[in-house]
Amino acid sequence: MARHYPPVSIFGVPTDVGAGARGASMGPEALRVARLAEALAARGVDVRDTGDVAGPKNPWLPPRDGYRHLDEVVAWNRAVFDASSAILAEGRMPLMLGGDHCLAVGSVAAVADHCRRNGKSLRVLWLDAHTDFNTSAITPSGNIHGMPVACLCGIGPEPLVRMGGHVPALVPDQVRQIGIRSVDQDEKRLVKEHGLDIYDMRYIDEVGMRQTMQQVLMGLDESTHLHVSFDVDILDPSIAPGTGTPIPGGVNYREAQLIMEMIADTGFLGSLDVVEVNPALDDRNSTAELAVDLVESLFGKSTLMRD
Ligand code: 6HN
Ligand code: MN
Ligand code: MN
Ligand code: MN
Repeated sequence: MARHYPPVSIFGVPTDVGAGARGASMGPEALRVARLAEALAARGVDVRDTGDVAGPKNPWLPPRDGYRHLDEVVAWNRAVFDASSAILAEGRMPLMLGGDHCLAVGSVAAVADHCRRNGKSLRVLWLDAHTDFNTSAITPSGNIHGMPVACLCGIGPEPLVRMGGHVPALVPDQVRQIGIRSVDQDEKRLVKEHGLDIYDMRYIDEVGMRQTMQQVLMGLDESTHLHVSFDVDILDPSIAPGTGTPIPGGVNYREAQLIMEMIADTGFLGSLDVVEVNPALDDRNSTAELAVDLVESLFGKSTLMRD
């Protein structure tokens, strides 16, 4: 039986204010050029591209009090929160095209708020090379794309922590992080203190992706809303060079497909971010094309034996 997916609304967020390299602002167009909407439509998904949200330009300044571009990051996240909330209120699935990963504060806060109002239990799958759990006190860069998980868990600057009204938006128990292989020294201490559930590359090497994803997806039921925050730097840079913070030793093509296929099989996907695609650093548009291929699998493309 073919799986039925909820209708999808795509929106782009063309900014790199939270990143340490310029270029993720071109991510939404790169994903459109790679025919994301067309690929989902071809799978029978009711998909609409609502265009881009707007926000301030990147001032490209050094950190102030441990943050780079905090005001701009807040402004963009408000726009993301509003766009995601409006799409969820229509009964559609928000698919955010980043932009850098700071934008997940707005997208996840909107989903958390929506789940709270509708009696759904939220689980966030954070696909990333990084834990994104820095604070202004410990960040090596001041770049806020290294901080969204901490902000969502209530640790960070007021306007980001309060984005969705409820503080914290999330508790660490709702989060699973997959593909992790670059955590800053003090950040390591913090993620341990807060008990984050981390499936790092060492774990994936040792137990394999199938068992990893079985663990990750344990305990879901009909009330679960799965939010997938897909930072393309989870992928090995040899297959996904177009990203600002590439880290060697990432997941390979088949492992990435299996992640997406096993999430698709749950039937609980409720919202999605695709972030950190940076065409300025890419080999042609290969990273966006791979991201589209993987999103297709998230919508059931590769499960041909189960359709
Ligand atoms: N990302 N941990 C580093 C930092 O500057 O805080 C890198 C963060 C990367 C964030 O890729 O979404
Ligand atoms: Mn990230
Ligand atoms: Mn990352
Ligand atoms: Mn736990």
